[in-house]
Amino acid sequence: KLEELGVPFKPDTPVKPDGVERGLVGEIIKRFESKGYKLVALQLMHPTKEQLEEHYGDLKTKSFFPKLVAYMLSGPVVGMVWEGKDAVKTGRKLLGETNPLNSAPGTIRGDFCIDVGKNLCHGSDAVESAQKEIALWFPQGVKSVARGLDRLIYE
Ligand code: 3AN
Repeated sequence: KLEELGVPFKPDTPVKPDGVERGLVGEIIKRFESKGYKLVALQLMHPTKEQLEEHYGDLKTKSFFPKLVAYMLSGPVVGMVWEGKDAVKTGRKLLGETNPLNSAPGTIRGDFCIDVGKNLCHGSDAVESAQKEIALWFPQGVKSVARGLDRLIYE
């Protein structure tokens, strides 16, 4: 459906509960905006256990899964959809590695967190997962916005 809109890739990038509680939402938005991406959906949400079990379905057998779900239920999260060229791959670079220990300074996780269990933000790892995650977190649908800035940033 997203391809039908004729837009570049869109990752879903929620700020996790620690990021909201620590007041880092603006900082995280700023990094995506400064890089050149366009915010096309933004929503403060209280995730349900069912949504998280679906979102993290591939991690169900991991020992840390119950802790991960409990952490994600510990407070509101801010869901975002960003639009722009190579948004999934570049978005993951802006986030840094899953473990902040391996995240370079200059990345969000490299600059602002220490623990793999509280790593501030999620970023879809592929276009297909972004599409599933957008459908899960934004069931009302996401509309593309005018692409006026693109011509200033890339071909
Ligand atoms: P990413 O969020 O970088 O895509 P995933 O999908 O492998 O990483 O892991 C999802 C989430 O599970 C991570 N964001 C992190 O919060 C948690 N997680 C991953 N590995 C561990 C671990 N070894 N111990 C605790 N939590 C973990």
